[in-house]
Amino acid sequence: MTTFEGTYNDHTQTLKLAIVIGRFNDLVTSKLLAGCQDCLKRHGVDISTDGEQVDYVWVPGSFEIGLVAKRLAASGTYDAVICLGAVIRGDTPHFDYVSAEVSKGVAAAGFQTGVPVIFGILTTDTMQQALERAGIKSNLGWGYGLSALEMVSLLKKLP
Ligand code: INI
Repeated sequence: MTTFEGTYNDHTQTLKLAIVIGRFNDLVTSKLLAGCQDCLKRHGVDISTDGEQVDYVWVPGSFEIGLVAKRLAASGTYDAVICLGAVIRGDTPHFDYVSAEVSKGVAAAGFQTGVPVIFGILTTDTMQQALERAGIKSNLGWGYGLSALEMVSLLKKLP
């Protein structure tokens, strides 16, 4: 039997990534992006906005992320698509609609294209909780970058 595992340093200087970022709650999403970029840079990816390796796509909010992620993944241009958003619970059911759609949309983009689409969407009760996960205590953006590198590597190895 074989064990398959991705690594974090597999062709990182040639892979091509797209990062989709929700502008809604950009106090949080810009920090997730910074964490993600830090991870990618430390693993050899050129993260510059005018470079060849990473394209950045800003969308109005998390609800729009699935549509854009699907389009990018289906383009055949990218090895992985990383989705970053922050859905914060308010006093209305809006949170439930947005969080349900973005999770379905991101999952569908990956399933329908075979391209790894990373679910970097924070869903929290408060802004404080979101900020804690976007840099105050730890930055989950770092882990989302790492997951993208691991999945690109793993999919190259799978039969
Ligand atoms: N978008 C978010 O990314 N996070 C939220 O918390 C949020 N809330 O709570 O409303 C949110 N709404 C906007 C939504 O994603 C769409 O951009 C908007 O409805 C237009 O389609």
